[in-house]
Amino acid sequence: MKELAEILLKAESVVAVTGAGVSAESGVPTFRGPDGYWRSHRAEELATAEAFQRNPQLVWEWYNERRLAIAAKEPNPAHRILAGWEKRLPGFHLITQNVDGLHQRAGSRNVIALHGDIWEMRCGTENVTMRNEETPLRVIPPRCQRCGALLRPNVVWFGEALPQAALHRAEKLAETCDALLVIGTSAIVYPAAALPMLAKRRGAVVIEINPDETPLSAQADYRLRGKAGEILSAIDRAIHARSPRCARQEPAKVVGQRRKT
Ligand code: BJW
Repeated sequence: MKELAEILLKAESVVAVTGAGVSAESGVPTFRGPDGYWRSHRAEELATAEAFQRNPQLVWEWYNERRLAIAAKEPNPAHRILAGWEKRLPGFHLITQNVDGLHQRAGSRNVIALHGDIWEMRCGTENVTMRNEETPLRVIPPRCQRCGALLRPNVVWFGEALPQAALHRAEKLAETCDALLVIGTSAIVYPAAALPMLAKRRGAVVIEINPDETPLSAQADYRLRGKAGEILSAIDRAIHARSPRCARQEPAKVVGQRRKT
């Protein structure tokens, strides 16, 4: 932990990429874990544009249930520590695949959301996105108040492009960071799964935090086996012990040969 604290404090830019495992300790199910969504639901029936076209009622019922469940959950220590690092480490950036909004509720302000936001809806006809936090939804499927068209959750389904600006920013950050933490993701869904390898190819230290092995594990420089809340708390304690007042040192003058682009 001391060694990791040192790496994070010396880095000019630290990036954290999070997945469903970060919200698991809040009680939000993951996708592929023992109680994960894809154990009881078929992804093709719920998380594709074709599924939505076929049966918007079914898809919206699933999202309505998830919204209800998430609304009753609270951010956990992992969310809160990452929100704290945004304030303490000037070069810290958070990229998430999660759509639950718990990072934002914990206080993270600059979240790069790769897979959208379950609290937003989109009108396909007008291409307008709107915030909607109604739980439970009064009408399923919801319709656009302006044009009457079906609204869809503003999330990224399989086979759909990720929001271009968010993906571009995430890739740039991965390519230019000094350390990249990969927390609570099975690291199998692309293009998010490619970010750690982008970082590694450019010389960054890659740190995986996950109770289980993933396809990334063999490539990671540090593999910390355990729950995100516990491991991040330990790293956070080491950071505070190392640099109690500011938790930030002057960046090292030269970090390898790699430089920002
Ligand atoms: C803990 C813990 C604790 C538990 N602490 N940890 C290249 C190669 C192969 C395939 C592809 C490829 N490029 C694209 C594809 C296809 C596809 C893909 O990747 N498929 C793979 C499954 C093979 N990708 C896509 O389709 C993407 N689109 C795309 O690439 O478009 C290209 C395009 C370009 C231009 C035009 C058109 C198209 C889109 C992917 C969208 C993913 N969507 C979902 C649903 C989001 C909405 C919603 O939530 O409803 O995103 S699927 C689901 O998976 C969700 C997640 O964000 C994502 C990742 O899951 P995550 O977060 O990793 O969760 P789990 O459950 O998998 O893992 C949890 C982990 O936590 C586990 O490891 C546990 O051990 C751990 N854990 N407790 C720490 N306490």
